[in-house]
Formats: sequence, structure tokens, C-alpha cells
Amino acid sequence: MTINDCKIIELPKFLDVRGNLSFAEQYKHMPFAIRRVYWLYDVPGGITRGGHAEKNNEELIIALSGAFEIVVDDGVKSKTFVLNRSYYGLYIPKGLWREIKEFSTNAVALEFGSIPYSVDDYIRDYDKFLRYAKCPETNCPVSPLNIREITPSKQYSVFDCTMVELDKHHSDRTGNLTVIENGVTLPFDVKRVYYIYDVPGGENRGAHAHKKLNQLIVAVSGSFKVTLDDGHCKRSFFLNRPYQGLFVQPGLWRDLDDFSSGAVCMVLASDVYDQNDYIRSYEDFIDFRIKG
Ligand code: T46
Repeated sequence: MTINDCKIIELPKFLDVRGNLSFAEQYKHMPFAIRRVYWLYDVPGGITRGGHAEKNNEELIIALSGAFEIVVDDGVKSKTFVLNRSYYGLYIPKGLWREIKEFSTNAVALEFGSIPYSVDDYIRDYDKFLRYAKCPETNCPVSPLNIREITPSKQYSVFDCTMVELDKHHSDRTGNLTVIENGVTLPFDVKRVYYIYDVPGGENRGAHAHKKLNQLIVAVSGSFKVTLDDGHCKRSFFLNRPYQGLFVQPGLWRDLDDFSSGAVCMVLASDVYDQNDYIRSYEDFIDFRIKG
């Protein structure tokens, strides 16, 4: 692969009075199945992250908040991409060296990976990378995809939903990284990630239920409140940490409000977008709960 195989991908952007929403689905907005999602945050000014090549991992990188630069190098040429809008992603094929630098204050880099984390996939020495780029090994083992059934919709209550403490890799020097790996972190596989941003003060989002969808909701920047409702009980959760997520079962009504300035609400979802999975009227939702 060469730097000519890297490309900026424009993601969908839905703008309305409540703010913006963008999303990325496997195969549709990236040419691979999602195996891993991770995000970098709290990166101190002047720090460079990356500084390695990945032999088998393909990536899509998005600036969810703030801005940064990605320098990609194929051993012959290098190219710099500036990411500063959350509706653009940079696709990096396997086998290329990359460095991420010039992080702005409050930058959040969201990255999708095509394989699970493997220390053996990394080349961290630039001279070794140059030798590899001239003659890449072939037939490196890649773990098979773990395709599992989506949890069938049943009568979950708000008490089946919980805050989850996510894997946080902290470095005093380079900031934080939180990762979610399919088949490891959550009881569902992530097929789509979407995020809500630029929400004007006082606006609400949500106000619907999903029939089958499982979700993990994360405040990757700023804070907001999520209120879940199972038709009998309501339960509110205040989200304000990029290393914690709210696991939401299907069949529950949700309202999101109290968005802080600069809040980014990222949702990892168990399926691709399907408008038939939505119940948008509260009356229909109560009906759905009664009929099951
Ligand atoms: C949820 C809360 C937390 C797509 O085309 N694809 C997508 O993947 C999504 C999520 C949305 N869209 C379109 C559909 C609408 O035209 O984006 C537009 C705004 O979506 P919606 O009005 O559903 O946005 P919210 O903030 O009310 O709800 C969203 C999610 O839809 C929902 O799953 O749980 O965030």
C-alpha cells in the first residue's frame, strides 16, 4: 500500500435546530468490518502520538472534537492530512507509518480498527519499517470476525442498563486512550458509531425508543444527561467522562438534555441504521411495552 491509497472520506452530516449528527457504518464508510474502536483525549499540547506502522490493521480516523494533523508515510513518500471537522475521516490502509501531531486543546481522535489489538502487528522502529515497506511479509494471521446474534428485544427495565467503566490507558506525557474491542468489552459487536455535536444550549435529543438496538453512550467531550424510561420507571445518568459509557438495552425510551458547551455524545451501536427500529411516539412506545 502507498500513501495514494489513503483517502479522506466525507461522512453524512444531519443538521437541524437541535445540533449536528454524523455517523460511520462498517463497509459503507470504511472498507472493513469494525473490530475495535478507540479514542485519544487529553493529549497535552506539542505531543506526537502514533509513530509506528501497523502491518494488518486498517484504520479510519476522525477528529471528533478539535483538530490535529496526521502524517502518513509509505517508506518512499509522506503526506500530511489536517483533520478538523468531525464529518471527515481519514482512511489509512495497512502497512503505512503514521504520526499524529499538533493536537489542539480538547482534541478527541476517534479511530476504527479492522483487527483486534495485537502487539505483534506494530512496527515501532522506523528503520525496520523501511525494510518492511520494501518487502512486506505476506500471509500474516488475522483473527476471524466474531459475528454474533444481536440481543433479541425483550422486556428490559431501566435497571438492566448500567454505567460501564472502560479501559483507560493513561500516560502523564501523552494523554489518554480508551478502547472498545468487539467480542471483548461489550455484550454486542459494534457495527456503527454516530455522534451528536454542536448542540445549542437548552436543546434536547432522543425522545424515542429502539426495538432491537443495543447502545453504549459516551460523553467523549463535555457532559449531558440521559434519562431512560421503561414505561414504569425512569432513571437518569449524568455522563461527563470519556472513559465511562452508559450501556442501554433495547426497548427503552430515552431523552438526552443538559448538554454542556462543546459536548460530543458518541454512540456505539449494535447495528446499522434502520429507521424501522425507531418508536418515535410515546403512546406507541407504551403500546409496544404492553404488547411485548
Ligand atoms: C439515539 C440518540 C441518543 C442517520 O441517517 N443515520 C444514523 O445512524 C442516525 C443515528 C441518524 N440518522 C439520521 C436520521 C435523522 O434524519 O440523522 C437524523 C437525526 O437523527 P435523530 O433525530 O434520530 O437524532 P436524535 O439525536 O434524536 O437520536 C439519536 C439516534 O438516532 C438514536 O439512536 O438513541 O441519538
